[in-house]
Parts: sequence; structure tokens; C-alpha cells
Amino acid sequence: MAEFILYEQEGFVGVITINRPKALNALNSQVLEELDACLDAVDLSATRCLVLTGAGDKSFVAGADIGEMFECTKAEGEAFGKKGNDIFRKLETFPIPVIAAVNGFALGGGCEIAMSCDIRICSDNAMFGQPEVGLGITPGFGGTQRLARLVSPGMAKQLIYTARNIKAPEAYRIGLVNQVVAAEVDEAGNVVKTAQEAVVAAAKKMAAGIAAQAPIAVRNCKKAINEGLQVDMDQAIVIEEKLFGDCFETADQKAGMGNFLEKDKEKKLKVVPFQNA
Ligand code: DAK
Repeated sequence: MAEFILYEQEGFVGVITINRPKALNALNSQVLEELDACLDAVDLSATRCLVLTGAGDKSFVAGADIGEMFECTKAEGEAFGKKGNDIFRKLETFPIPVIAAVNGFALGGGCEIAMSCDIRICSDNAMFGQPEVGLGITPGFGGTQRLARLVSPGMAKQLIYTARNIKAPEAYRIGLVNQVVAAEVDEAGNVVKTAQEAVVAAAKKMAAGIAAQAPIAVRNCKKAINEGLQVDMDQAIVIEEKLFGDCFETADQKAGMGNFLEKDKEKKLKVVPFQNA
């Protein structure tokens, strides 16, 4: 039984919660190991999209655990870095999309784990940053690489060199997040949905929209984008061609195109629902 990771299955969507709110969900070795085990246990035959969030109303993930890192030797620091990097890479290359639902702090390793996800949705009180140089270290969980690819090299360098945290609107403006949502308040001023609830609801809604598409096609899109970005355009387009071709061996392709040709979407979908195989 995991202490710091919760998993809930809602239809085709799996919700993973990093549950260490007393330490603002900081990533220690145990959190990382439990997250790794949780990913390994996801039933990919019944899950089409994941949502990753942090427990509590204050923080997504406030970084790697500074207390645990403080006494690290060079070898221990490298081992901790490898553990994190392997898991972040597992998330990034996970066969199905992963949406980060970010409320509050996403600092250091928190920003880095969010960047390992496919899509980021944050609340309007979210704060992102790579404060590592202020702690005497470089970002260690891929921050130098993913931030530069996700925003721009110049903006990544500015944020990393200055260790400056940015709020949700700026994160949205520079393309670090896909969507910003606010807490919901009724006319009398009562909170209907907290920022955390609102951001998870928005992520689940997007996840359900993804889960309603042909799952093999979605997986192949993720693979094509991820793998294509690592090579030049001539090779990238071949990756796309191969993954496109693979779709023609799926029931989804027959169902999806059949729906269009028969102009009877509802009926056809009931007869031949999108499948995982
Ligand atoms: N680690 C451990 N504990 C943390 C933490 C963290 N990153 N962030 C917060 N906490 C704990 C606090 O110690 C406090 O615990 P108690 O004192 O209650 O026991 C509790 O969470 C609440 O925090 P605060 O009392 O500080 O709450 P505030 O609202 O006053 O401040 C804050 C919130 C987020 C501004 C503040 O907690 C803060 O500045 N936290 C640190 C943020 C940060 O610098 N994050 C980046 C960490 S560095 C590597 C691999 C990876 C990395 C490095 C190397 N290798 C390759 C080896 C990654 C590095 C990082 O992520």
C-alpha cells in the first residue's frame, strides 16, 4: 500500500495524486519509487489517459526534497538524479497521454515533472520556476532540457539563470501551460470548486475528451510527436508514415472512417465502439 501516491480509475481515465501535502508534495525517494510502481501498475487495456496532480490546496509539487538532498554525496546525488530522471522519462514516454493538473507551487522538480507530462493545466494561483541555482545546484530532473524545448532557449535561460518564479498568466503567455482555470465561486461568493478541484475537473474533462478518441491513434500521435522531435524532418516524417500505416490495421480506423461514410455516427459507434486492440 503506497503512502504517498494515490490512484483512482474513473472510466478510461486514471488519476494519480502525489499525496504528501505536509511537505507541499516534495519528491523524496519514497515518493519517486511509489510513483514508479504506480505507473507500472496502470492497466493499459482499460486506461486511455492519465491525470497527475498534487494533494492539498497549496502545492502541486514544491520540488525535490531539499532535506533528503542536503547530505547527498556526489554519488548519492547522481543516484537520486537517475531515479528521478528514469521516472520522468517513463512519464514522458508513457504509452498514453498524461495531463498535469497544477495548483499552487510547481517549483524545481515540480516544474520538471509537469514538463514531463504531455499537457499542463494550471489554476490561476499556480507558480512555476526552476530555483535550483539559488540552492547551489543545476536543475537535475531534465529542467534545462525540457524547458528550453517547451518555451524557447532564451526564455528558459532567463528563468533558470535568474531562479525567478513566474505566475500562471506568464506561464500561459510563454507556452509553458496549455490552459489556466480559476476556482468557481457562486453569486453569493461561496466557493463551489476550489482551485485544486477546478484544475482537476478541467484536466479530467480534457482527459475524457482524449479518451473518447481512437486510443491506438492517440498513442501513435504521442509517439510520433515525441520521437519525431528527436530527429530531423526527413526521418521524422518516416516515423509519422509508419505510425499512420499502423492505424489501418485497427478496428478503430474502420469504425472512425465508417462513421463518416455512413453519416450515422451514433448508430455506428454503438455497433463498433473504438477499441484498444
Ligand atoms: N523539500 C522539502 N520540504 C519542503 C520543500 C522541498 N522542496 N518545499 C516545502 N517543503 C516543506 C517545508 O520544509 C515545510 O515543512 P515543515 O517545516 O512544515 O516541516 C512545509 O513543506 C511547508 O513549507 P513552508 O513552510 O516553506 O511553506 P511556505 O508557504 O512558507 O513556502 C514555498 C512555500 C514553496 C515557497 C517554500 O516551501 C519553498 O521555497 N520551498 C522550496 C522550493 C524549492 O526551492 N524547490 C526546488 C527544490 S530543488 C537532482 C535532481 C533533481 C533536483 C536537483 C538535483 N540531481 C540530478 C541530483 C531538483 C531540485 C529541486 O527541485
